[in-house]
Amino acid sequence: MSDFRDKFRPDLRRLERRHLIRGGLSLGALTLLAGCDLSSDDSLIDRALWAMLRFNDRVQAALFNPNRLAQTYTSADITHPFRFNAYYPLEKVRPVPDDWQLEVTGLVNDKSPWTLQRLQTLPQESQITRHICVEGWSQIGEWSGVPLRHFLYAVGADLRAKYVSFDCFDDYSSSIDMASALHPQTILALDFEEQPLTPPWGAPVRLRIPTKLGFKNPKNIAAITVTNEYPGGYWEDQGYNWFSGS
Ligand SMILES: Nc1nc2c(c(=O)[nH]1)N[C@H]1C(S)=C(S)[C@@H](COP(=O)(O)O)O[C@H]1N2
Ligand SMILES: [Mo]
Repeated sequence: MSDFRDKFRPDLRRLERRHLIRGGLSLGALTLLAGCDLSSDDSLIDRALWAMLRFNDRVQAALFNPNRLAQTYTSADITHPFRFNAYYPLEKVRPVPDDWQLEVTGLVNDKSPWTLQRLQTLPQESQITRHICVEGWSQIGEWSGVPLRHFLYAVGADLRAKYVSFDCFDDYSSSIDMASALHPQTILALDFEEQPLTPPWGAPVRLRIPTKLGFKNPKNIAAITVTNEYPGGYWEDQGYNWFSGS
């Protein structure tokens, strides 16, 4: 458990020179890596650091085993009460907009929006898995919904595209690699413990991806985009490791 956390702890959350030096990387080493003189230019150092983080993401993506399943649990293991977490407190949770529909954009054949009813016509799956937050806590929950791969097939997504990204109506966002998007346990969850999701826990639809850390499980999804352009995300853009998975 703590190994998992340490592995993905975002120690480059703020890409500043002092972090770098504390982390044991000299400016000289960076200069070599970047092939230019960085010592006088903070924005170059910043760019070199981001390039290293993106390199790290590619290595992790290459190590990803699409057939390895996250551990599953039984109903008796489900955590009660189930904790709420977001970048804002519970009182600030936004209700689902009256005209909510799930938008689909990018490299897909069919961009027509989806209602909940339409999502319910696709194949459904349930899972009892552990959700692990980078802050150092975890809890076991039961989610059901549409495996994301079935949704991607239904919209005619280009499955060779690199990324699937998620925009949420609480102004959160996140994105994942295509291999993880096609993983059998990656689902667009509609229900929690067999009841429709409530707004704090992601209504009307959230991503449930047990092979990645909690922040890669966007709630309150408004739009899904298939793209080859690196989309980043709310925490990813602040230096959290983008891949953050196993
Ligand atoms: N829309 C949205 N999704 C989000 C977040 C958020 O702030 N907004 N926080 C993420 C983080 S850091 C965690 S740990 C989980 C928490 O999910 P939970 O409230 O179901 O425990 O949601 C993730 N998805
Ligand atoms: Mo989290």
